[in-house]
Amino acid sequence: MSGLIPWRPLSETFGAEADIDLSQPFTPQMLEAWRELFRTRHLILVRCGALETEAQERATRAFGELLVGRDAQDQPSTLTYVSTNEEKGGLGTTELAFHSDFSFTPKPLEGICLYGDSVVDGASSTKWISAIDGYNGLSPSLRKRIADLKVVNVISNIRLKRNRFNGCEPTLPATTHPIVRHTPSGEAFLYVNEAQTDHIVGLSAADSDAILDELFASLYASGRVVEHPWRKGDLVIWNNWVLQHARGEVSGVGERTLRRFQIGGVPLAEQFPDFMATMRATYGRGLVPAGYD
Ligand SMILES: O=C(O)CCC(=O)C(=O)O
Ligand SMILES: [Fe+2]
Repeated sequence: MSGLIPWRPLSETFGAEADIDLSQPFTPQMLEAWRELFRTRHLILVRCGALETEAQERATRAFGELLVGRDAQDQPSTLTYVSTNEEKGGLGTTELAFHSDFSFTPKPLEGICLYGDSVVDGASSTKWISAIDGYNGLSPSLRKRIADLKVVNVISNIRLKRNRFNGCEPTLPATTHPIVRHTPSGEAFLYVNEAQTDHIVGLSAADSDAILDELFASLYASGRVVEHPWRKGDLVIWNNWVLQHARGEVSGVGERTLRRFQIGGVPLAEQFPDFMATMRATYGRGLVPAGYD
């Protein structure tokens, strides 16, 4: 598609590969076009080649305040890394099931930006689905059934599969969210995901699981997934409410280090101070912010 920022769709409903030079500050018109593309497509991929960290930060900040996380040395920083090399960053090599960062807190991240800093071209990927598509794929009767229901989302203690409340310490963070949420422009989307959703409030375990199975089937239907194989210099930025992300195992893919900025949200240490204090006293530096997303 043409316009100020030429782009092509990554799927019918979401994702745009955009042709834009992010190394330069935005003109006011470009900033508006960049924001509009993000608002309508929810995910933007730019094949940047070499890009300064400051330029990635600027491109991300266009969509809101950046969250101050913890770097690999446990220092506060807006810049963090996802890396197979634990001296550089977090998340190791395990598969990550579909999730939305901080969905188990009252203030999930609004967006995430990753940049291929040190990757073997084509050796690993990240996957996304749209929770708007997931909602639109439901039958009218199921939409009606879930309209006023809520779920409890729990921390992703185990990263590659469903986390259950009964497998967690009672002190671990968990938060109740409506199943159906809406974007600022009024589109309904599902706020349940396969890694972090435990149960629907007020239903028997069997009824809850039966509905969640149907929601997951719609969310993760084959054909709805956008997968991006990383190349060095790729930048991807996405809406963490409307899209969920996942990855396969990344052992044996060589070094995989992605530079990361986070939009919005509130640090876990502020949302769950007791939990963080206990975890820090037990495990020491850095373990919680890096691992628990
Ligand atoms: O490593 C990836 O592909 C995704 C990592 C992730 O879950 C994140 O950055 O929030
Ligand atoms: Fe994540």
